[in-house]
Amino acid sequence: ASHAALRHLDVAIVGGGLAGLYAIHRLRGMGLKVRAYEQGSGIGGTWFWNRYPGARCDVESLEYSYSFDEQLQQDWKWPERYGTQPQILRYINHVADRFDLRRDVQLNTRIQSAVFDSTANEWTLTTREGETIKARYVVMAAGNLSTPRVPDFKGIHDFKGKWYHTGLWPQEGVDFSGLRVGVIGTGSSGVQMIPIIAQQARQLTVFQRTANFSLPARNTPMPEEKERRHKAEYAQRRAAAMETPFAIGGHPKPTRKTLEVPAEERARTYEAKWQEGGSISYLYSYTDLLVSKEANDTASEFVRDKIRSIVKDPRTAELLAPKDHPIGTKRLCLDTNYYETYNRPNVSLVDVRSDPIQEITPKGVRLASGAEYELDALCFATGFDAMTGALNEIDIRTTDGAVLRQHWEGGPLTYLGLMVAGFPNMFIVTGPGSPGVKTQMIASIEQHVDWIANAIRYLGEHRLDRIEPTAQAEQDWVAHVNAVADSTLYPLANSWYVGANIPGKPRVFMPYVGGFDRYKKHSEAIAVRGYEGFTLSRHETAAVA
Ligand code: NA7
Repeated sequence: ASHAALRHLDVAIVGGGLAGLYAIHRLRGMGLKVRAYEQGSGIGGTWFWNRYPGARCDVESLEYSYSFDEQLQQDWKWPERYGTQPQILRYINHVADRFDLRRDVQLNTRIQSAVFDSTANEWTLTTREGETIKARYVVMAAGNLSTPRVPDFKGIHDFKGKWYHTGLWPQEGVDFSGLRVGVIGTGSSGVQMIPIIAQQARQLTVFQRTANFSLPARNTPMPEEKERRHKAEYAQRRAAAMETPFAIGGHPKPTRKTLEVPAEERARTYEAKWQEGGSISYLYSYTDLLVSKEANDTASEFVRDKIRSIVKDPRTAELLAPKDHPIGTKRLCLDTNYYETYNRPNVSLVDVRSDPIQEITPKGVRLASGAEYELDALCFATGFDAMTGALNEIDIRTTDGAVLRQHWEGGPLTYLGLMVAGFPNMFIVTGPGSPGVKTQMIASIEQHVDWIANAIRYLGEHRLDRIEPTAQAEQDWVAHVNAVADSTLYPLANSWYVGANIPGKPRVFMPYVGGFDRYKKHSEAIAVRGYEGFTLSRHETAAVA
């Protein structure tokens, strides 16, 4: 490893995805010296890594984009209703060029440790490549679905074919023509990938542990009229989105409870939303779909019936119809021909709940019963060590003896999802305790980064240089996040929201599900009240200009 000169920054940013890039733009605009460190060989984070076939955003492209610059959102042309991975990556690269962000991004650099020296009031970051960086503040923009996870299957390294994970997909792509392909995992990634691979592969075998609800995306080329209307009122639409729980506009808020409505009318409503496509619209059918099991059953059963009507083989249909969680309590999938794909003669579904995967053999996959599936290629759509994975991979500690991995041993603790008690001057973007993953992510990213930028400005204006949450504020926020989750149906699902996909991970509800609108008002009111719950101080030995 080569040793570059020691670098001194105002703010070190970990990650060069949508969050890291906006943080550069925003903080640099305040005259701060910033630099982002990105492990990938290109910018884009999630959209750089997840190049699997069919990768696409499940939020409409006119919504899933930055709002900070009016001219940018007017100029950019989204070709489809939902952005594909290549389209979104192209957009991110455009933004980086347009705002000259690249000069402050260092690629191929992985942050290995971050240590806060409480005497010097300074963070020291070290990279895998051997560089040392000193910074007053750190912004962790390392992503929340950015630590891909391949289950620890016995024999995987003896597999003679090639294997891939959706989140580490080869840049050059993969050609499955003529191959016998296996896909393990049926979350959003699997559901998007399966219909495309089915068209290429000779034979596709899907190994399903838990069936997931998927709704049709109804993707289309961008209708010109829709784009024109949206752009004519972009700013108002963005502002309106801020007033909604998912930070997504364009859907009238529901007004009625599910069971107040006659069954036939409900069926018509669900049908209309199924035809319209998209997940928000469906979940917005009634006010109580995510809080009342009885209400949710009606929406879940509607989709199960759709699956039964689409999939011709009744046994496969029943396996695909989710029964262990209420609809919407796991991330809803959006698809194009997912269920239809199981009607193809070259596609088969294997239930690995009743007969789990025992091992990977040189030839393929062997189940507990002994059944063996011979494969030429194996795709893991098995997800991520979500929410905490990226930060737990970095050795984060302070000279006062705080160690983040220990602090988070029983589950992540944050105040507002933004800061951690005992770790001064370290901000997190869309981490645990943030509404991020339950919202249009870029809206949360912009809101968090703006909040962080304002906090840093406030400190400077008051000749202060240290901010950290009190232990009490952190404890209260975590209790609030849990109380809000417990008032909903979300905890009923074994999802990555509770870390259920990672064996041994403490079962703690991580995202804030009280709604983006509520979170935004609350976090901004705290700032207005002089950063309630935070301790702000001026550090004695540090010179403040
Ligand atoms: P997800 O949603 O975490 O899905 C992972 C899938 O892999 C899920 O079906 C899992 O089944 C399955 N899985 C994981 N481990 C195993 C083992 N050991 N055996 C069989 N099946 C397994 O990840 P995605 O990448 O699809 O999506 C992540 C997010 O990215 C998504 O929510 C969007 O926000 C974008 P399980 O349900 O755990 O039984």
